[in-house]
Amino acid sequence: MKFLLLRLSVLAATVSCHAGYSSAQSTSSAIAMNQIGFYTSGTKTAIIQSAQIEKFYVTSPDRKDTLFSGTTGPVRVSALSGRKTCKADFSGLQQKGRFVLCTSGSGISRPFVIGDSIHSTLALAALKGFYFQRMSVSLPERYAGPWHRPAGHPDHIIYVHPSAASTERPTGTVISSPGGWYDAGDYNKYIVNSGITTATLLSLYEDYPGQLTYCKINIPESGNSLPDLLNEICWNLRWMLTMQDPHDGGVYHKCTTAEFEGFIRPELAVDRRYVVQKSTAAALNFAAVTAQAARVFATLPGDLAGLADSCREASARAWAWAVAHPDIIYDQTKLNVAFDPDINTGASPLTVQSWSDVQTMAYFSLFRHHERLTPAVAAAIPGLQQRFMGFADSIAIASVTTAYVTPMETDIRNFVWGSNAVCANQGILLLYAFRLSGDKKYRDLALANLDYILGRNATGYSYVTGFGTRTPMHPHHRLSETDNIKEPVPGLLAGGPNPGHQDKCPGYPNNYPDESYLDDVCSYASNEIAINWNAPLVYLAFALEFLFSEH
Ligand code: 9MR
Repeated sequence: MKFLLLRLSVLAATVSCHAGYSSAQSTSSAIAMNQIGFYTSGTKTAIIQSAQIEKFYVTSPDRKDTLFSGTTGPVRVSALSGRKTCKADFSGLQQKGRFVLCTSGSGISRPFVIGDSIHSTLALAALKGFYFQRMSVSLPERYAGPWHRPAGHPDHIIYVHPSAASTERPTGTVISSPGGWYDAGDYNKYIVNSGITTATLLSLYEDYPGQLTYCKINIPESGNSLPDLLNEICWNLRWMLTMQDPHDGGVYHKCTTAEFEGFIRPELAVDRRYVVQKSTAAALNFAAVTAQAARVFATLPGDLAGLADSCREASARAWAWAVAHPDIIYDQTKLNVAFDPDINTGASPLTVQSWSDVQTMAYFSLFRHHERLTPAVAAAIPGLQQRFMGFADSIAIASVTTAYVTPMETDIRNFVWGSNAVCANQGILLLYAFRLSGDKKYRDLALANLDYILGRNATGYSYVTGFGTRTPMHPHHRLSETDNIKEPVPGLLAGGPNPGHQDKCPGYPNNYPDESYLDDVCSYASNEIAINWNAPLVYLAFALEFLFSEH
């Protein structure tokens, strides 16, 4: 597989792979498509923002050779905005090369590529995005290129906040909690965001261990015995372990300043930092991630056996703490233990996984390890799978009639703060449906959501910094905003359209759910970046690369 030979050895590779396309003709903003390209054997869809059926042609960039022609499907009306679109499907073109799409009434697209390993550079850059978020260390130029920077936030002096005080660690006790990743555009660290992020990346390794072995992203650990994905995971996991109180096993919810720090360089941002309240959510989140990490690292050679042991022990202690303190969060399972009869109707509908609801990730884990389950738990799996496939099917059926023909558009509630992560997580969910059923329909729908993220959407943005022809240039990201470099740190996923407009920034185009995006640094509700949004992008891009390189 070509992909396995790829190395992200120079930073230039992260940002220049798709740059350099030029066209003498002006290009149309009415044609929305994945701005990176298409797999030779994959579905190929462009959406034309047009109120009428059009003819279309796929030609060489100089328009001398026509390789494919067709007529769009019928006009669709977006349930989200009322706008009209039609779909140009050129999946039948299975020739590698650079092309443009010419339409009878809506102009010409930018050049695009059909080929193999189309998303490999993107996948590697999205993973490298985590290196750029590393806290407490300097990022030397040889790894970070133009985005090199001194260390910030050493986090060796962290105060126990009154909300987290205990007998052994009273208010004001100083603890050390260095490392980990900056959560997002801000400079804090949150266990539940970190947890789903780390679990998603660990799941990628668990699902595709062989394929990831040789993927390198030019970080200080590259070249050791571990895949770089695991090297990056270790970086954060070691921080997570510091968030557990060794005296009782409880886990602090976050490591944070009292107020958000300003837009100042990380090494100059020196506000006092605290660990705050231990919570049941943090303890359970931590217990799940450290258990998963223990399982993964126990199978690996070298000095990771020690980390695996630490994780296993930390997991058991966090779990025990949560069992002893179950009432800090609402928990319906607990209600069923306390009262009879149990209520099992509609209490836990399946959802797309997110930082605030990780139940579906537990199902993924059970599906992945079904052969290791006790007979009692294994007996529940067929029913669980049936419900899960029903959920995936409902998404698949609703996708067909959407304006951009993506699963993302099937539910207006997907357009929340961090909507692009909903999109990527939904893609992951559909890939599990593919794994369970073998039906390629689900794989192709997952690809449609990656197409959405990379340009096949109502705004025409490819939402990953540095990847595409129209990308976020002003993310709400302190590291990018304070470094005096025009291009933002590459490989980072912007939050995406969010009609909530909680930032109250002037300049949102309108209130439509799928158009409420603003490429402005003030727009933290639509244009921030976050580790728990990048992780599902990393999973989706790598997994699709692996799946499409199998054929
Ligand atoms: O991703 C979070 C989103 O779902 C919430 O609506 C939002 C407001 O509470 O917070 C988001 O998470 C932010 C975190 O709390 C602080 N760091 C930045 C995160 C992304 O905006």
